[in-house]
Amino acid sequence: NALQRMIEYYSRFSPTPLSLRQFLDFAQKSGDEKRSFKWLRQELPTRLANMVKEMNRLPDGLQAMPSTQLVTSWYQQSLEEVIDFDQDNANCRDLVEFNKVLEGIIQRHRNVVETMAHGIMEWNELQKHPEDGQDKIQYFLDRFYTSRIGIRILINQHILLFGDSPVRQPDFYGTIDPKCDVPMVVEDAYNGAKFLCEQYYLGAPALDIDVHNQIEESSEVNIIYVPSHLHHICFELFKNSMRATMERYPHACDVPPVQVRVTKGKSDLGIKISDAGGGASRSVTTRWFEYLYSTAPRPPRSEDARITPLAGYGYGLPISRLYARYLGGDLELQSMEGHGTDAYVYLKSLSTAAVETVPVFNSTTNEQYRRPHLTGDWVVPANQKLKQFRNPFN
Ligand code: W6P
Repeated sequence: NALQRMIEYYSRFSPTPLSLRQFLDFAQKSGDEKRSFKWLRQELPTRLANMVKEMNRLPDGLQAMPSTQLVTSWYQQSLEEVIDFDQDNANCRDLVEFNKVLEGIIQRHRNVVETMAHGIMEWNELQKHPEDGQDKIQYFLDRFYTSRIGIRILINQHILLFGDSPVRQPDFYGTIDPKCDVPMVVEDAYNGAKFLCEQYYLGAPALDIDVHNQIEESSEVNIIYVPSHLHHICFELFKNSMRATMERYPHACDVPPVQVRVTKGKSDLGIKISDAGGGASRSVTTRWFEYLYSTAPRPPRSEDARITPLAGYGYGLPISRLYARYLGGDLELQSMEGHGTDAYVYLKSLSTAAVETVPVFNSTTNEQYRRPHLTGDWVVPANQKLKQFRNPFN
């Protein structure tokens, strides 16, 4: 039908990744609403159609889950609404209408992460060997959620620049702060996590922060960035650090602080967040970024069964890493069992280097989903084989 033809048509284009510099230049200088409209009228269908094609590669059983169907229908409807506009003949009323449609898309897709997670968990419970398809699910979710981050930035830039939204930050250009004060965002995120921590544990580790600027004569560290993304990442890391620290020192009157170091170098900006919360074993830490590990039913151990306000919904770490990677950065975790955990956030110092990382659906993608599940070729001791997926002794 017509929609299928449009999906085929737009999925043959590759998304065009932008750098933060380009986003900012557009917003500060050349930015006119008509140009932004024309760009989005092509780029949004391209990104949406690429994702729909990729969702069609998921296992049939997963595609048939009600939650997955619902998510797919949101993508299809949003695609239809955008291509309904005539790219070349838009008058003022069309532009106003376009803003409304974009706001509607943001609303429609606001629960995508939870809904998709729900569908995958349900499907997983029906699988005899859920670990077999695990690498493909990880691959899909990383790309799917990354695509969503990019689409939301595109839409929000347009709405915030040209819409009549009352929630506009005075010094921002859309979602971008040209002078994002990194230590300040870090402290904001710390305070947010501290508030939750104190409600539950009646205390929280102190913040011990150290800021170094290697390239400018300044005690401050500013970069061009999307503060909401940085806040999201740091808030997640602080929640984890605080929880580990308070669980390890439940009765101490002076719990070890969370130590943070912010450094700005020529090409990278680094944020290290260190806790002395006891860390975890390698068999656990190697799985911290797995969606299916985080959402797998917790073993019935009393301390894990208890829901704490710091626990989140389990996708916090993998999604935080996607936020970092989306603009050329990264998130790494290093832990020492018996001591604590260090989280390293890397961002690009230069806005020209902070380029969107967005997935494209092509023949390589197709191969990733067709690749058979291979068993390992390292011998596993017999008594561990059965317990490989979740080792109850960890
Ligand atoms: C922990 C576990 C964790 C995950 C992410 C960041 C910090 C920490 N600390 O114990």
